[in-house]
Amino acid sequence: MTVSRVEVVVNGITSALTYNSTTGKYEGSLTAPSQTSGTNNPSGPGVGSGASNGYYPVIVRVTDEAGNVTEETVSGSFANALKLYVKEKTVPVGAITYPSSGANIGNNAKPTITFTFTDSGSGVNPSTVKIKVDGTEYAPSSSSFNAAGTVLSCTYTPSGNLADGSHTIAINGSDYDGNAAVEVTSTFKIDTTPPTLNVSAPTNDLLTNQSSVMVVGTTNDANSTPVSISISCNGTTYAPTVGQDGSFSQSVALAEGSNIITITATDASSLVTTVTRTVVYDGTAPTIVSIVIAPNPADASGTYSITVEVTDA
Ligand SMILES: [Ca+2]
Ligand SMILES: [Ca+2]
Ligand SMILES: [Ca+2]
Repeated sequence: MTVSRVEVVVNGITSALTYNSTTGKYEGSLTAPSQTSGTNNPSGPGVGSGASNGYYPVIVRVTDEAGNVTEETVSGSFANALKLYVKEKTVPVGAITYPSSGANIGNNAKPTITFTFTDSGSGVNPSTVKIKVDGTEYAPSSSSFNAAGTVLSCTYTPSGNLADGSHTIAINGSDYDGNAAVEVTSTFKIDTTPPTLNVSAPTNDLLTNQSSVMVVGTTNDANSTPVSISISCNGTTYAPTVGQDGSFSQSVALAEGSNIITITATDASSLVTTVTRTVVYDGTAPTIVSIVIAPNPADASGTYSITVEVTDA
């Protein structure tokens, strides 16, 4: 008797093989399933254990002209030959959710960096996920999948303080089918240092007869310029312009008596440095209350006294 047909069944699709008279064998050129055979996604089509070892079970069915059928499945003696492994080619997509690129995160030297990798095919392989901080590679501090297994959310917190200034992070990862994500980077700034503030005038406890005083100084900040200056005195607040070189000057009105001038420098991280100056304003001239010459008239060549009584506010 002779063989009538040779068929294979893969992923529910039956295909007939054709006889090659040269080799004497049956052959077929088939299109692989569009989805990975990996089993990281429990609802995917693959079977078998291990996210990277899933396969499509292939059935080979041979029918002779009399209608006798021989069938082989993965449960039989051709088990290994009947496992079709399919790998998808779509790269996972990484995203850094914190800090955003260009951010000044201010007074936080150990920021918790958060990022995700998304892959709806074979799924992100957590053991491949790495983060580089200024070029040094680390594993995430934590990672967890969403319910669908398509998004891996990761965190990384540095074990020690990061220095003030600019830092660059880069994230990398692959899916279970070996597709590597395009590296994603983010550069951010840390600033834990308040701005400098030097007030050159007025000196503390200055005594003046002028109704205003010039407040003069310089401010600077290594990582979070520009610095803004706020000056308050007797309920009035001034916001002088700060020059490129950090210099500022402001005329401040004084009230008679003691005045407390508060100068506050604030950097872009909202860190502040404050200097206070006390200035005493005396704008009132002395008052002559009485003048007495005694005796008056005085004796020639004699002695007389003159007494002046004054007050001063
Ligand atoms: Ca993929
Ligand atoms: Ca600063
Ligand atoms: Ca006076």
